[in-house]
Amino acid sequence: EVGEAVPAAQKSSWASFLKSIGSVSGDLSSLTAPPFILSPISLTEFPAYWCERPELFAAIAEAQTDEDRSIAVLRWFISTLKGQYTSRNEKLGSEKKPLNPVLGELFYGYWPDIDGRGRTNLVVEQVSHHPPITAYYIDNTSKGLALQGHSAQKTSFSGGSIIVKQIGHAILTVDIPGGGKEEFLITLPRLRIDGLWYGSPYIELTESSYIQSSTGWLSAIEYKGKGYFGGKSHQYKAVLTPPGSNNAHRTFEGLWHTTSKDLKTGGIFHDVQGPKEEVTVALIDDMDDWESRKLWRYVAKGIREGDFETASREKSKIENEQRQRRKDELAAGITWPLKHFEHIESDPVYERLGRLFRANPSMEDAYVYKGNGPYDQPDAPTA
Ligand code: CLR
Repeated sequence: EVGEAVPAAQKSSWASFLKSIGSVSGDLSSLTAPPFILSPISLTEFPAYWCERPELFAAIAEAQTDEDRSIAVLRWFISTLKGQYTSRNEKLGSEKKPLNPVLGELFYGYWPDIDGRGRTNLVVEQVSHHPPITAYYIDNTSKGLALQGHSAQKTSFSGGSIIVKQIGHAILTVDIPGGGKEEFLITLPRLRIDGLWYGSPYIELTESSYIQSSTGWLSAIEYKGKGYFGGKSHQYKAVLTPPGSNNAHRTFEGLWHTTSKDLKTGGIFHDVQGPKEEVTVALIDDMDDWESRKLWRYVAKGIREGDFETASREKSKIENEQRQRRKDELAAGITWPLKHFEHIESDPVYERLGRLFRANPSMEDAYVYKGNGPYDQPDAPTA
């Protein structure tokens, strides 16, 4: 029967939601979903998943060789996957439909400097509403690390699952000992959202993603889930190849949501079973009106407390205000200015590094950080 995990009163609405997914392809963000599946968290908060183990991010700066730096980047990347793709199941019971950010929505946060790891700052801006695109910038200046990226999704429906192709990429820039910079192009895995029929969606990663270093080292990461013939969820295998070679130099294998092994040494490669560290944000009263948690506070409260009437009334207020803004802009012949990012049609780093591992790298756009976040001000806290 449909919707084992769906409250009785919402079963028919869940069934029609599933039907509508089948017919709407591309962008699911504006589909109306039944209340039980709504999350009170906006997609602008998601880039924080990149840094919930700030010590692993900082450790990239300690590597002394190109090879070790690529390994440190891979370890940090694999260690973010549990947060990125399974944390809503742990926190909210299942994967849920996040709040669809408005154009110009902001999310600021940081991880404090503890034990010499340096302070890590996060700046996020919703740079497009339709289609939804989120740009982010994360840096740890004391370690010479900066991650710039953007995230969008193209969804389709296949065999009862939602398939999510991630659009966008991230570039990690590392100041290397002795001068100079190393760059890493990070591409993103494909998602399959299963468990829809029962009303308890969860994510499985599929296909491959890559981390290409400007030094030539490449990590190719392959994802596999539970198969029809058994096998475990959330498996991955990463193969590291040296510059100019296709021969596996190092191989790492295991479950990205728990632990994996370094097949050369037999030792543990990554372990995310211990606690992670959520991003620190300002108090809501001290936030700018465009900051996500302030903007959505009454909607989020309604969802959390099961008061969906309030939630949908407050959501409509925000959406109507946005519609009016767009009309006014159109009439005045202006467009909404981005605050922290500049859009470029083609990312030269993406194309240069893409050429190292792809025969025909496509062109990709990017959002370049302007360096004007709240933490870049002269009086910003440094600890
Ligand atoms: C956003 C970028 C993050 C990783 C990530 C994790 C979960 C994804 C999310 C991204 C995009 C939006 C997403 C979500 C899971 C479900 C949700 C695909 C890729 C869709 C829009 C909601 C589907 C609705 C059902 C769950 C009911 O780094």
